[in-house]
Amino acid sequence: MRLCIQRLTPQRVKSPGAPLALLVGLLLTGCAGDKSILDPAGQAARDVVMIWWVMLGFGTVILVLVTVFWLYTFKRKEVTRTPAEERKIARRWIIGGGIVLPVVSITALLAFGVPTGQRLLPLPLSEPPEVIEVIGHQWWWEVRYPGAEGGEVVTSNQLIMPAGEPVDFHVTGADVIHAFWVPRLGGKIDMVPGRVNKIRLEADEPAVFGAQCAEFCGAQHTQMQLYVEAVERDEYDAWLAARQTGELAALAENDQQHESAREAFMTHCASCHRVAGLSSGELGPDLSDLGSRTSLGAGMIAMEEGAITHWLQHHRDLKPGNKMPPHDDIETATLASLGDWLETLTP
Ligand code: HEC
Ligand SMILES: [Cu+2]
Repeated sequence: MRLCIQRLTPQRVKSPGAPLALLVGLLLTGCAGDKSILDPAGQAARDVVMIWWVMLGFGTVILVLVTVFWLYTFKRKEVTRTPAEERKIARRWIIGGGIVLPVVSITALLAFGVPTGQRLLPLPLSEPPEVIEVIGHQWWWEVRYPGAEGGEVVTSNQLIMPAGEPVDFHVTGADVIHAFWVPRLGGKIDMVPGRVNKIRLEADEPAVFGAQCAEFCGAQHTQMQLYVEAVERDEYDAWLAARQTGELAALAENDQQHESAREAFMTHCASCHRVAGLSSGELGPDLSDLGSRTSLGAGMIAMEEGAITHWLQHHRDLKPGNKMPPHDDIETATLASLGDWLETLTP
């Protein structure tokens, strides 16, 4: 974007069309990307975007009509009417604009909207769909797979789902109201503490999608992003199998190298974080497969070598106000060893 603006220095703008082209270009950049509703990747999202286009078209027609009427009022000649004629015209406007127009437009919207809403409902299917539970916390995502063969699988800040089949998302909030929204897959749904809301979404094909908390939930609301990836069914099953508590615990047992890091973890971190086979804290994200994730802090920084240590040292500056205490009381070398060990947690 910065590039476009630089190119638009005054000497270079020759035709009056250039600013317009720039504006349209900038607007259209909003249409691409992994969080664009205009780039649907599932049937529910296609229905939603269809309604969006219809409403945009309808809104544009109304805007043009109103503008034409408005311009007309400047042009038309003064006419004198009797009070009876005035009343008749006023009545026409009230009936036409106040009753007929809304009835017609709302009926049209319902005709489009009801089937779309229906598609997002978790209605009974002959074969029960996969269920994934998503829990919103300030400011991270807990994701649970209750139906995994061999026992429930838990992860955080990433959501892996099977492609090409409907998936029911059961969502709730742990502290305040959040909202679950994967724009390319369909409508959003509130995550309300004490209540489980359900939405059915389907991804046509394997792909990576962005997701975002869509209900203001406090200071770091914008930094509450979720990595969503749809994969083939067998890849999904393998992904779940590798995250069984037993599997992960066996990996930890064979790891002599990081003994002291694990001890430091038990002292400083275990009360808030779960690492399968080691601890069961629930106040912070599950870290059992942290090394295999793409980002840290719910999309705050990319996962790369040394990123975990960086996060442990600077998380207060990176994500001000987040609910993890500062680790100033822990030696830098210990934090680094914790970072090195957590990086190896890749099932
Ligand atoms: C009081 C609870 C608490 C303690 C103690 C705690 N954390 Fe956290 N931790 C959190 C919370 C809450 C978050 C989520 C912050 C956010 O993204 O908003 C978090 C985030 C993290 C993350 C990023 C996880 C992700 O999914 O991106 C890592 C890594 C982490 N903590 C490691 C540690 C380590 C190592 C220790 C011990 C030195 C520790 N934490 C101690 C609560 C805690
Ligand atoms: Cu939010």
